[in-house]
Amino acid sequence: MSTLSKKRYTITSALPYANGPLHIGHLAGAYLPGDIFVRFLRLNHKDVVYVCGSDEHGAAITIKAKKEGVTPKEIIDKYNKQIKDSFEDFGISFDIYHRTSEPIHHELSQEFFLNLYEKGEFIEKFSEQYYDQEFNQFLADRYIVGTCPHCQNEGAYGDQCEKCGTSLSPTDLINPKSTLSGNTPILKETKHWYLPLDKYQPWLEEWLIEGKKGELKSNVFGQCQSWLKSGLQPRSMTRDLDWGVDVPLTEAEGKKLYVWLDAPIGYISATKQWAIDNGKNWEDYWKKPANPEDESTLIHFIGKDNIVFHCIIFPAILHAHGGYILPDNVPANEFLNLEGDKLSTSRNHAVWLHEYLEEFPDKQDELRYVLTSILPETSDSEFTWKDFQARVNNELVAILGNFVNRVMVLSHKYFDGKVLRGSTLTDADRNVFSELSKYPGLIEQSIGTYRFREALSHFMNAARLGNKYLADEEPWKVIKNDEERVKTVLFVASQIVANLAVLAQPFLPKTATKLFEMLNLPQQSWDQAGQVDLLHEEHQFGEVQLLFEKIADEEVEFQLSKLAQAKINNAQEAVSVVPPAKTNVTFDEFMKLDIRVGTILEAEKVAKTKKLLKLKIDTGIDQRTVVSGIAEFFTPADIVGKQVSILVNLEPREIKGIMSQGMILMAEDADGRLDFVSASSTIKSGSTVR
Ligand code: B3M
Ligand code: ZN
Repeated sequence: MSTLSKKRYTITSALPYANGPLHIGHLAGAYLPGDIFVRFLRLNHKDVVYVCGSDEHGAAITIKAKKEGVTPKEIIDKYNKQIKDSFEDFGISFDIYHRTSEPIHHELSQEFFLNLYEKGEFIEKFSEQYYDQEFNQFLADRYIVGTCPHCQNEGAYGDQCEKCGTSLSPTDLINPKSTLSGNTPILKETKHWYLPLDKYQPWLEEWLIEGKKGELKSNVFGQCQSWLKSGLQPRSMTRDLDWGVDVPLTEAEGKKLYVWLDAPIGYISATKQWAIDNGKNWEDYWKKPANPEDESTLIHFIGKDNIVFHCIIFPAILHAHGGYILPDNVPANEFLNLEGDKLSTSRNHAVWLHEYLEEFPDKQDELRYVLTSILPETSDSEFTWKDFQARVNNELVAILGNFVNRVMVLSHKYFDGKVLRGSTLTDADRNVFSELSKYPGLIEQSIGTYRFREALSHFMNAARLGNKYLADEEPWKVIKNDEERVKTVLFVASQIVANLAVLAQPFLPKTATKLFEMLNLPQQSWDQAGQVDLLHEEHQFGEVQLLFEKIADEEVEFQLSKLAQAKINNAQEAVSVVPPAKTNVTFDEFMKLDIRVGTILEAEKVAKTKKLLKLKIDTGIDQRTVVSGIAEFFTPADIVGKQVSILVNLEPREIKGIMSQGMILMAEDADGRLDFVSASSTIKSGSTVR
């Protein structure tokens, strides 16, 4: 049965952490696709609830509060409002935007925990957990950073490496550090309640891998498969934290629920609140009904970093609880990049939605259009300001806007804005109608398979059809000798405009509203799409409105200069965080170091490592082997023949099975960039030499 043929739907978009503003990557990941899908369902008279809200727990919040020197409550209040406003401004049409700090959510999360607890689903385990002795507290996963054992990324978190996407436990990290004090944490015993994911593995394999093959997008299916293949492990559902939902057990005082236990339950508590506010029954949207035909179809729109939580952990929780429906699909998107680089909140390399709205007021649909055109549906994609300008100017303005404008202006000019039939339809007219009637089906097909880029391109092709028809028929020329024919041409063209209004609704809500106003038509549902008599003879149009304006070169340059400025600010900040000077050494101590000039004779990569080069160096004393962690910055060809400073009396050490005899001295800046210290290097002052 097609995804779109059900009668009831529960649609969710990931709950953003209320710890910062939203950027275009958020919109393109989980919200635009969800909104287009939901708008389409509503146009088709489906019983839908679309829920979202702020995720207000977890270390994401407390870390931010610490950084800004305010309470977590101040953080969530501030960003919940900002995020909610951005969604509203961009027309993301949630039925409710809730908050996980609401009591109704705490209660439901605790109910879930107790339900599983009382059934004996949890494994209680004492474990050793990282503890920061300076701050006297256990460290949540996000408070620990270290090197990812899979990809060697040095900034991996205790729960996940954001570079390679691997989910981790804090003890997997190489060289762990507390983000609170910067110290190496110690291991200390604590008790936690674990969900035995391994126990659900056979069920998950059947439900997910066998049951959803061919239905899940391949990027999603692939991730699930590899998770299951590497074998699921019990995962702790509680944390030693002072912010979150209390674990509802007396023996667990001071402990909180794991944020990824409570956050997805946020979808349910949001639905509960919406049902209370709107006289509905929340269970219709979440519980398995007596009659399977009444079952709601649950779809989670998310970004790729949340796949495991929505495809494996949350379904396992729902399954263990029992009585709940399970996700029908999880159409996760990959990531959006910006101007050749990853979007980054900390580096301020982003297009912030609230700033966009200040700089481009009333251009919400333009951004919706461009982002939908480049959604990272199957692989990462890229936003650039030049491309934004080109798509707005060459597509929205030149095709859609131009067509609509010509039809409306000519109708007003020649016939006082009245629809007139004129003479009989020609073959060309009938052809255009028959072409036009194909688009609703094409768009439906694409939306039903979560291919929103393709759906949008069908919509634009319908506009192209109109544009071409008008260019072929040239009513502005024909008017000189055949007014009746011009009536017919504008009649046909107006029906196309009316269809564009119907078809635009899932993608470009503001534009659709403007079109209906211009046409003086009430909003139409999807059943009307493809019909060629939406406008009747003698129908009177409303006033002409401008749909889109060109984006000027200066606007693009301004945006690019903002991004460049952010880069400069980052570089300056990096300089200001140079490490403080170490304690003094005596002259005698310094003289113990034997530093010579060496020449690199040979260099080769050390197999299976990312960073290491094996060097053969002529020290003047001898020729010796040194293993050096510079491979990310230099290829062997870059450095053979170069002269370096080498500490020759460093105790030899074995690195990856190779005896390294000494150390070449390199400068390292605050970002971890390495360079030779030489007359020509561009390394910043304050970088450390070692
Ligand atoms: N807040 C993570 C994120 O924003 C998390 C999503 C929760 S969805 C239940 O990526
Ligand atoms: Zn990694």
